[in-house]
Amino acid sequence: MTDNNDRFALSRRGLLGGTAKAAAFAGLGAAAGLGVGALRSGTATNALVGEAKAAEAGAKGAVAPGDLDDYYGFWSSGQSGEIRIFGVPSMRELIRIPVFNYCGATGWGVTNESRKILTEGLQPETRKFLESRGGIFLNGDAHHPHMSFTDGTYDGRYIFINDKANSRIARIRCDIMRTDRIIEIPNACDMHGMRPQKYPRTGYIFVNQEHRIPMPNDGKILDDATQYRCVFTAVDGDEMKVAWQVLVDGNLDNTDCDYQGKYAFSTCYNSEEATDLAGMSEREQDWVVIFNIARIEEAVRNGDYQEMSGVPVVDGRNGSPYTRYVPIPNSPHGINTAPDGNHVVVNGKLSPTVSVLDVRRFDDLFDDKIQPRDVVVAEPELGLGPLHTAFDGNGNAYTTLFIDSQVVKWNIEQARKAFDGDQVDPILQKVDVAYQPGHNSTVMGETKEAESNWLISLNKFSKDRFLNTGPLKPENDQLFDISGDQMTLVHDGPTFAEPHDCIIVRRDIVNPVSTYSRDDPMWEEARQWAEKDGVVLEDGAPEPIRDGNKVRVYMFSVAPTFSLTEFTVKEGDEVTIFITNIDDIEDLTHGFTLTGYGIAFEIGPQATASVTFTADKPGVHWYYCQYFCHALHMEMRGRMLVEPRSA
Ligand code: K7E
Ligand code: CUA
Repeated sequence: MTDNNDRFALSRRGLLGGTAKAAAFAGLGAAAGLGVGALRSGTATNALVGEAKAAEAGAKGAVAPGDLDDYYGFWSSGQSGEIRIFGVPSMRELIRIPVFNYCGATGWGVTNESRKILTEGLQPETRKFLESRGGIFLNGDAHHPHMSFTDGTYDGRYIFINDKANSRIARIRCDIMRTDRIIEIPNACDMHGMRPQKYPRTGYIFVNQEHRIPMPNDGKILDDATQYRCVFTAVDGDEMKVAWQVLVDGNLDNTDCDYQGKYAFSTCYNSEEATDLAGMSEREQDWVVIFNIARIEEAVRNGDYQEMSGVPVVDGRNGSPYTRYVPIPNSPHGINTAPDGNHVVVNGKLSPTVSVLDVRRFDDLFDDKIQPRDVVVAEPELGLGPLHTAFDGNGNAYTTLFIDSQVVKWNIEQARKAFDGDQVDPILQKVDVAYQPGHNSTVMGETKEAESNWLISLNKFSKDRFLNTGPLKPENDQLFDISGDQMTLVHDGPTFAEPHDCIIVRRDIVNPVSTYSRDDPMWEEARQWAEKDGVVLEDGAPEPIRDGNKVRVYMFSVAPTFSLTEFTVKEGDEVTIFITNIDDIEDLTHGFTLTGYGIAFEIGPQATASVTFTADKPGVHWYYCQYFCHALHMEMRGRMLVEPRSA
């Protein structure tokens, strides 16, 4: 604690010296809870301005009861570990998709089907670590949800998302809105920035390790930070397997890629490779690292790599033919490719600038015809704490300013002209947000089909915007109408810990089913067990099937009954219950809650779900359906009778 205080004391002295970097620091310190007073007084007037604008805007953005939204929003939930689906522009939260978290409503983490997905992609040592801890992680830190692409736009197949807390990547099927694969990235830790390849298709998922660690991280190297490593990873999104990794300098933060399928690029701070705050922000410049995909693939083909944990690791440290390091001021954070396919905006975080790179110069850079800084074609100064940038379809960019609590609208072409010496101001408007924005997002704004109607600013603090909920307040997602010349606030939406990022997708692209298909691969193991036992899942079995001390119970559900209203097992039996919901009516989900055993899960229409547990509590245990499904829903129940072990 003294250490931290000293560091902030240092940066506060720096603030008095008046450098932009020190000012940025002081702001970040305030956000972390040090010096909240200053933060409050700085934003009080902003709130008033925002409210006036909201009133002006009237009902724009309202969606009447029963009316459907134009867009799906896929929100990450940060440390809640799930994905949330919102309707845009109504900002109504529609549903949640469990991903890295345990979910009591759906039984994610309880059913055999979900536990298989939660465990099969883990590294062997992690699986071992979890053996005595219930077998699965219960948390995740999900930052960056992105849909799969074909030809530069969303294709409605999958959503991918990272887990910074336990170094994983997940894939969500958009047909059923359920996670189908999760993998842990080897040789790395703390996966943060993540993007799918835009062209020709996804393809690769690019993902950044954030914190540097020894490689392998087995305890042989501990405090010698010079031996810590950081890698960039390309995952094959079809197979959900790591394709290759690239060793880099510094530590990577966010990532994006081009619309040509040639380059991926990551912001990279801590070029100092330090382990503490003062050290990490010492230099005035850090980097964007550009990855040459074709050259890296060639290196892998030619064997120019080291194999670690079964993965080819290519050396892409500064000076290698596979990467280029473009100096960028200072500790850059977000990196966003514009829908024009040519410009990449790098957000300065501790620098008040964003740097605009032109991807059309990257070929020359890799051929050593130009210097790294020659790919920078604009560097407008926007304000304090630029974190992320979104785009409309008219060549404008919208950058969040964390410290200034603003979103700034600016024009990319005009920024280029200003950089070339013209007397033009690229800034079109600044609007106050409440408060301290991180990511922002426009409709289809990370595709070549960006629209110019809505902008969402995901704000880290809500403070006084809602009824006081105690010490932990919600975040505040603000919706702006950007269809006119001026951004206009139309809605505040509280959210729970903590959306970092979201995407907004045209609804015609997302077409989920309402009932499962009986041949869904999700319950393949249940299918195999049934076949072995000579049972048809949809028909259930009249009696439990005993196999030593293993007992398999097959039942179906049809409103308002389970096919078995009673079954008997012995204390100590390992019991597996398979339930098939044979109702095929839209929205007719049943549940299975086994009282006193900590077991509850959903069974969607036409789905099979199963659970395995040890019947170590003798006695009568009711099971009941917990999804209200019928007038006789309360009667939808049965008894598990557990005979005590004979003394
Ligand atoms: Cu800026 Cu994890 Cu994309 Cu949070 S990250 S804000
Ligand atoms: Cu089935 Cu309630």
